[in-house]
Amino acid sequence: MADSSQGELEKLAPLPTSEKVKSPAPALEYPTMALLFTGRARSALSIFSIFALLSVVLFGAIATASPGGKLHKFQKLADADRQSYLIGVGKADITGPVVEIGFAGYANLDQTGSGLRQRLYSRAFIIADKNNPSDRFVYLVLDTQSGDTAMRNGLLDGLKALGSDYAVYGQNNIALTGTHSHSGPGAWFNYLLPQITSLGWSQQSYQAIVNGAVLSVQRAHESLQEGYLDVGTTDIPDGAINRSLWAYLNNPEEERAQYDAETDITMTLLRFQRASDGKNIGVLSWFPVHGTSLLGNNTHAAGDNKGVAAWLFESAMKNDATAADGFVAGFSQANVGDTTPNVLGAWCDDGSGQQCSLENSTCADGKSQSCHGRGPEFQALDLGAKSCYEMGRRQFAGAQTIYDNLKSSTTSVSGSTVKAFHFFQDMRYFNFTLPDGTKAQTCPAALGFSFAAGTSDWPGAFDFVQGDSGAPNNPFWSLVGGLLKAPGPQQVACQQPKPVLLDVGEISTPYAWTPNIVDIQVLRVGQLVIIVSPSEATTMAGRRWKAAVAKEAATFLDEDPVVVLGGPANSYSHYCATPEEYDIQRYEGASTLFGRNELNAYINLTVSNLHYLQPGSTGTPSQGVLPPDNRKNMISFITDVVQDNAPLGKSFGNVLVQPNLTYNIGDVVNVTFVGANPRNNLRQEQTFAAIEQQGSGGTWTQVRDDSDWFLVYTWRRTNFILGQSEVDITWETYGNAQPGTYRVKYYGDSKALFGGVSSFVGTSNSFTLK
Ligand SMILES: *[C@@H]1O[C@H](CO)[C@@H](O)[C@H](O)[C@H]1NC(C)=O
Ligand SMILES: *[C@@H]1O[C@H](CO)[C@@H](O)[C@H](O)[C@H]1NC(C)=O
Ligand SMILES: *[C@@H]1O[C@H](CO)[C@@H](O)[C@H](O)[C@H]1NC(C)=O
Ligand SMILES: *[C@@H]1O[C@H](CO)[C@@H](O)[C@H](O)[C@H]1NC(C)=O
Ligand SMILES: *[C@@H]1O[C@H](CO)[C@@H](O)[C@H](O)[C@H]1NC(C)=O
Ligand SMILES: *[C@@H]1O[C@H](CO)[C@@H](O)[C@H](O)[C@H]1NC(C)=O
Ligand SMILES: CC(=O)N[C@H]1CO[C@H](CO)[C@@H](O)[C@@H]1O
Repeated sequence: MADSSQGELEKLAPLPTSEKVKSPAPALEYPTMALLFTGRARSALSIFSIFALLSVVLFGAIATASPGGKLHKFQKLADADRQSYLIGVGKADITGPVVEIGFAGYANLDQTGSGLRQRLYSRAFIIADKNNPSDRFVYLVLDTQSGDTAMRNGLLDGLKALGSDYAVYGQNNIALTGTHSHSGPGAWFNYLLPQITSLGWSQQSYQAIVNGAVLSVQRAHESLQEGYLDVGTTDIPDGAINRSLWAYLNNPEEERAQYDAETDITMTLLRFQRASDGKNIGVLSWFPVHGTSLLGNNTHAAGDNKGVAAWLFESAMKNDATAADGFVAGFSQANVGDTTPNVLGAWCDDGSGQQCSLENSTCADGKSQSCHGRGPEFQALDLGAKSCYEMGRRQFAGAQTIYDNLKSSTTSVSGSTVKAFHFFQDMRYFNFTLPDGTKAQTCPAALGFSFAAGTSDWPGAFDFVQGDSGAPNNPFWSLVGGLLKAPGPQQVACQQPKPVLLDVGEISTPYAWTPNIVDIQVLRVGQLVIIVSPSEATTMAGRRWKAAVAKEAATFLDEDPVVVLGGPANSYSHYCATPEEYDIQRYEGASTLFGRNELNAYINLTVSNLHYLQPGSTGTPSQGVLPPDNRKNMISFITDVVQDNAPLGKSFGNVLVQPNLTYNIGDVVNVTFVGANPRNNLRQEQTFAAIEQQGSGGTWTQVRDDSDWFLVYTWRRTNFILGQSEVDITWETYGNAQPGTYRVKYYGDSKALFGGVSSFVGTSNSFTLK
C-alpha cells in the first residue's frame, strides 16, 4: 500500500488555530450520511449478525482543466469578432418542507429540519447555437445534495407540460446538477438507500424541487437572447483541503507532482453577456469543495457555502453597472469527492488535542466518532454557520476576481458549435478496453466497509463493528434491513479489493437501492467542454477524466479545449475514486459503487462518444435502457401535518416575545410568535420571515427576507396533541445590517383539523438599531 508516504505522515505538525489557513491539516474522511442498519448481513469473508449503524456519505463534484491546467491566453476582441450565441439565465425557489423532514447529505437520522436560514434555489443556464437553435443545452445548479433520477424525470415531465416551445429540451441536453449542500430537506431520491435516514419519500419535498427547477428553466428560456460567453480562471488556495489525503497519496508520485495542491484550487467561471447593451446577465462557475460547512447537527435549511457565494455575488451585482437586472450567479460543484471546507483539518474532540489519524481518521480509541473537521470559524460553536459564510465568501471573492478581470481581458468562447450527448449506461459487468489494451469490467453497485465509518465532515454515528451494536430506531430500516443479501462470488471478485458491506446493486426489493444504470453526459459550447458526472469524482479522478476528455477534444477543436467537470448530477451515484485510491478503501473508495474500474469506464464512455460534439455531427447515441422510475412505488413513514392550533386566548401570529426597544449593530434580535407548521405552505418565491424598515414618512418597506443568510426562521412544536407551535425570527445584525428603525414580520399558514389552510401575518413592535 502507501508505505512511501509514511514520511509525509510524520511531518504533519499540529496546526495553529489562527484564522488564516495556508497549509491546512491532512485530509480526513468525513461521513455524510449515517444510515442505521440492522439485520443480517453476510459476506463471503465474514458472517455477522448485527445491528450496525452505517454512515453513508453522499458527496458530489465538478472540476476544471485545460490540457495545461490553466487558461493562459487572454485577448480582447472587438464585438464583431466575437462569436455570439443565444443565452438565457433563470432562477427559482426550490425550498421544500424545512421542518420535520430529514436532511439529505449526512445521513444522520437526527438531522431533521427545524427551520430555514437561507432559501434554496435552482439556477438554470441555457446556451444555444444562434443559427441552429435546437442545438442547445440547459445546465442547472440546484442547492441540493445532488441531481437525481426522480427529480430529473419530474423536470422532463414538467417541461413537456409547458408545450411545444419546450420540446427542444430532453434527456440529451438537460444537465441537472446539485451544489452538494448537506443542509436541505431530503426524501426526494429515486433510490432506496438515501431514503432510509429520511424515513422514505416525501412527495412535497420532491415536488418543491421539481416545480422550482421547471420554473428556473422557463425563466431562462424566456430570457434567451443574443450574447457572448467568456471564460476565466483564478486560484482559491484556501477554498478547500483534501480530506482523504492517505488515499490521494497512493496515486503515482509523478502524477501528483504535476499539481500544486491535493485538491483542484482553480475556479473556472463562464460569463454570460447580452449583446443588446453589453450588460452581463449571469455567471456560472465550477470549484470543488464539499457542501459540508454546516455540520451534521445543523437543522436549518441552507445552500451551504455555495448558497452563500451565489447570494453574495447576486447581491453585489444589484449595485454593479455592468450587471443586468435579474443577474443569476451559479456556483456549480466540481470534482468534490475528497475535498472538504473544513480547512483547519480534522481533530479529535476527545480532549487529546490530537489530529485524527491520517490513515483511518480515527482517534485514540481507534474510532472515528470524535474526529471532526474544523472550518475557519469552528470556535464559534454555531453548528458551522460562520465557517459556512466564510467558505462561501472565499468562493464569492474568487468569482469576483475573475469577473473583474474579464472586464479588461477576456478569453472568448468561440466556435459556433453547441452540442450535447447523453445516454444511460448499465454498469453491471460492463466490459471495455483500457487505453493500454487491457480488458476491464465494472460491477453491480456495492458499498465497502469504510462507507459505514463516514468521514471527518461527519463521522458515522457508530463505528461499524461486527456484532450487536444496539437496536436501531428506524421503522424504514426495520422494513428493508432484512432484505440485504450476501454478494455472490462474481460480485465479490469484481469488487476486489473492496470488502462488500452492502451489496446494494443486487437488491431490487422493494425497489432499487442505488443506481446501476447511470447518466453519461458531456456538453460543449465552442472550446468549453463540460463533463457531467453522476458520481462525486475525487480530485485525481476528476483530473484524469478532464485530461482524457481534453486530449480527445483537442483532436477536433480549433482552440485549446477548456474542460470542466460538474456534478453530482442526473443520477446520484455516490463516489468515483481512482483505482489507486480504491485500493486504499477509505470512505470515497468504499463508496465507489461500480468497482475499481469505475473511473476508467466513465473515461471510456465519454471519450468514445466525444465525436458527437464535433461540428456537423448529427444524431445522438442510443439512449440505452432507462433506469427504473420509482416515483410511483415509494415507501414513506413521513406523516402529514394533522392540525395547528394557537394556545387559548392567542391567535396565530401573536407575538409571544417582543423585541427590545433598542439594539446595537452586532446584537441578535429574536422575536417569538405563535406559529403554525411551515409544511402547510412552502411559500415558494415568497418568505416566512421579513424585516421591515420605517422610512421618513412612517411607511414600512421590506428590507430582508428568507434569502438573507442572517435572517433565520426557527419552528418549534410546543404541544404535539394540540398542534401548537412557536416560531422564532432571529436577525443576526452583525452580518449586513444598517442603523434604522425596524420591525419583524412572520408570514405563516395554519391547518384546521377539519378544514383548509389559512394564511396569517404576525408583526412585532418596532425597534431601533444603532
Ligand atoms: C454539533 O456537532 C459538533 C461537532 O461534533 C459539536 O462540537 C457540537 O457540540 C454539536 N452541537 C450541538 C448543539 O449538539
Ligand atoms: C487503519 O485501519 C487498518 C484496518 O483496520 C489497520 O490495519 C491500521 O492499523 C489502522 N491504522 C491506524 C493508523 O490506525
Ligand atoms: C462481460 O464479459 C463477461 C466475461 O466474458 C461476461 O460474463 C459478461 O456477461 C459481459 N458483460 C456484459 C454486460 O455483456
Ligand atoms: C472503450 O472500450 C471499447 C470496448 O472495448 C473499445 O472498443 C474502445 O476503444 C474504448 N474506448 C476508448 C476511448 O478507450
Ligand atoms: C433585551 O432585553 C433583555 C431584558 O432587558 C436583556 O436581558 C437582553 O440582553 C436584551 N437583548 C439584547 C440583544 O440587547
Ligand atoms: C429566541 O427566543 C426563543 C424563545 O424565548 C428561544 O427559545 C431561542 O433560543 C432564542 N433564540 C436565539 C437564537 O436566541
Ligand atoms: C489544498 C490542499 O490540498 N490542502 C492540504 C491537503 O493536505 C496537506 C497535508 O496536510 C496540506 O499540506 C495541504 O495544504
